[in-house]
Amino acid sequence: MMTLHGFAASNYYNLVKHVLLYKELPFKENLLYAGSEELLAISPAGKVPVITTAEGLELSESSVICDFIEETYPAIPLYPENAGERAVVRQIMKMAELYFELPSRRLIPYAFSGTAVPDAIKAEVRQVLTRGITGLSRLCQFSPWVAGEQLTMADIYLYYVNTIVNAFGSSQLEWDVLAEVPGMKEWNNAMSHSVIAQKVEADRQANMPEFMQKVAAQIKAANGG
Ligand SMILES: N[C@@H](CCC(=O)N[C@@H](CS)C(=O)NCC(=O)O)C(=O)O
Repeated sequence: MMTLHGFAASNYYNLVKHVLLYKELPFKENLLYAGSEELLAISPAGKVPVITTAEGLELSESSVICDFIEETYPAIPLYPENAGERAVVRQIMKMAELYFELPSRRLIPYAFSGTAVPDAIKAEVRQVLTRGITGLSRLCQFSPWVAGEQLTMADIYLYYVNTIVNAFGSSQLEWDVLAEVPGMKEWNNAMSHSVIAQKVEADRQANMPEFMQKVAAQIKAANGG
């Protein structure tokens, strides 16, 4: 059986968890936070999530984990059969990570510490998000799923990327980023009502108080205790 290591407040953790639940695969969860010795021993970059495969291999990087799961457990597929269509799904995932997730993440330290985001950072983040809006508007179909008639890995990936865009990008910039991509808000809303997304969200909420305590301790330590 696979083990998923990490914590439920992490959207990267949650997207892998959603994939495992969608594919009806048995797995255990092992609660590990960033910085723990146990995580550093199994994650080369010290990042969450990590999976331990049934064979005992440890893997990190969420998109790599997603591909591994799909290749190892192809039943209930999350990628199209056609190579070109598969590439489009991966293109959407890559663009979501580079131009939606990563710029929004730059605003997390300001949100957590309650300090104002410098204008230069705001401008930079806005510029990258604008690229994401343009790219995703061209690629996403929302008919009804992101890449067409079949729900794919891109739906799960983009949905959890959008939790970060909403929580940090949109709130810190006072800009409804998702509303800029035609069809995205309606699709995102539909995704949030799925049974799996609701379970993942309930687990996230249950983990938030402990996670925020860890964040507070880190901020205190960084400010000299
Ligand atoms: N590229 C990585 C990013 C994972 C990531 O940033 N995880 C966060 C939690 S949401 C983390 O482990 N942060 C701890 C740190 O940066 O030290 C992936 O796709 O898995």
